[in-house]
Amino acid sequence: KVSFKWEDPFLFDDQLTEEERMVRDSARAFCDDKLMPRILEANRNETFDREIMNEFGELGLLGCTIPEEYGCAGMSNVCYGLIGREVERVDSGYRSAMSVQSSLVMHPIYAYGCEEQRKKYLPKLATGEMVGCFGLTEPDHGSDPGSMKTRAEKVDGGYLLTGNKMWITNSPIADIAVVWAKLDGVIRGFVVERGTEGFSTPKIEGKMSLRASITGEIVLDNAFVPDENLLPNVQGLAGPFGCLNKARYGIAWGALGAAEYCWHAARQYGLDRKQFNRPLAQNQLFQNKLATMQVEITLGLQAALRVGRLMDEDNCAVENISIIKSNNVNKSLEIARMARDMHGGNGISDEFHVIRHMVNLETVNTYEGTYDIHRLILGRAQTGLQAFF
Ligand code: TGC
Ligand code: FAD
Repeated sequence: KVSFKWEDPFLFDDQLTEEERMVRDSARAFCDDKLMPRILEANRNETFDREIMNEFGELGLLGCTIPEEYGCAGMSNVCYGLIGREVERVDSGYRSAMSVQSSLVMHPIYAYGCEEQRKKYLPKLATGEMVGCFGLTEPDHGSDPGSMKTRAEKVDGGYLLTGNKMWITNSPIADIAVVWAKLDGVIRGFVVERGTEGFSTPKIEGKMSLRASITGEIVLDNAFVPDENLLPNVQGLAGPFGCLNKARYGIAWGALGAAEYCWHAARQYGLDRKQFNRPLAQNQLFQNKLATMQVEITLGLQAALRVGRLMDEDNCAVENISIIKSNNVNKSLEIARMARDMHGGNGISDEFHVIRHMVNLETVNTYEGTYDIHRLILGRAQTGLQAFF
């Protein structure tokens, strides 16, 4: 009889290459040694340690799919996903910091920038010497970024940018911002450098979710951006969405890392704690929850791996990313809520970590396209009918 591996039922590990396993293992060791010891206080005090970006950089985790000639690791999309899973096993906010830098800042500079822009920014972003942020969402335009109000006006030698961006990960500590603005009615991408007059990034305080990630606004008040900072090779919503494809894919892996933490913690808690003279884990209701966690994580990982392989073969329809982003995050949120419940009163203490994952995943379900928006993308793809407006 073939034995069942409860923690890896479909032998996911065997489907990875040796290199992928090595990348995964070194990311896991880093996360255990360097990130896990920081998270409790960071979450309590709503702080993000800037040094983490340099540590990510040292390990080659920033922009890891970008070619080596720009100081990056040139890894596969599957490796990127595996790294996201390990980082988010500790905290969704740390994965946010890494994925914004990689997919939303380095990717557009690499994919839409000219050679000078690539050479100027990518090596410093790869080491973490520079931090970037991505400004798409506005106070009045979240799910519908196509209606953005931020404007660019052509002037001698450059552009004047005016508008407000809201809920921007890393903006208060960013050295550069990739900002999306309309130039003559067409969405264009601009690299705005810290120190630009009329550019400021106030911090958003009081988040009850993703507290270990720093979030802010971007305020642009006639901020002058020189000609050479326009991203030349993209126009329209396809620009920001091209970046979001990458980031949403990474999130679909990351959320499962948070879910796995919650699953393993709930299982161990159920084995250790006794009520009515027997372990909690001996109760049918408890075991049903553990089975649900195991099933959803196992299926979610297979789906993420399949989409990663398709991306690596350059054969992935963007709708596939909506399938895994919406489903994996939603299932992970359900799993975190179950794990919180299974820990009883201890489940609300930050020392058990499950409630932190639970509230973090509320954000993850919302950003990069809400659950409902991804379902509408999938509804449109199979009916041909637009339900957004
Ligand atoms: P739609 O008509 O669908 O498309 C407009 C143009 O864009 C192209 N396009 C895509 N291109 C590449 N990849 C994709 N996934 C694309 N989806 C669409 C499309 O071909 C078209 O091109 P063209 O040349 O014909 O003009 O546009 P719409 O306005 O109807 O879109 C509707 C909708 C709802 C799907 C879209 O607006 C959407 O996805 N909304 C969600 C917004 C969102 O995800 N925001 C994320 C902000 S960034 C963030 O949250 C970072 S969190 C970071 C962290 O901390 O981890
Ligand atoms: P809304 O669009 O107002 O949506 C509210 C509700 O209405 C949702 O349930 C939504 O699903 C629903 N809804 C909206 N339209 C429809 C429709 N047509 N049909 C049915 N239901 C609909 N953005 C960036 O640009 N850069 C970042 O770095 C970034 N980081 C973030 C970090 C955090 C912590 C958070 C919370 C957000 C971040 N965002 C960022 C913004 C994020 O992408 C948006 O919050 C998200 O896209 C949703 O937009 P919204 O908040 O305006 O909600």
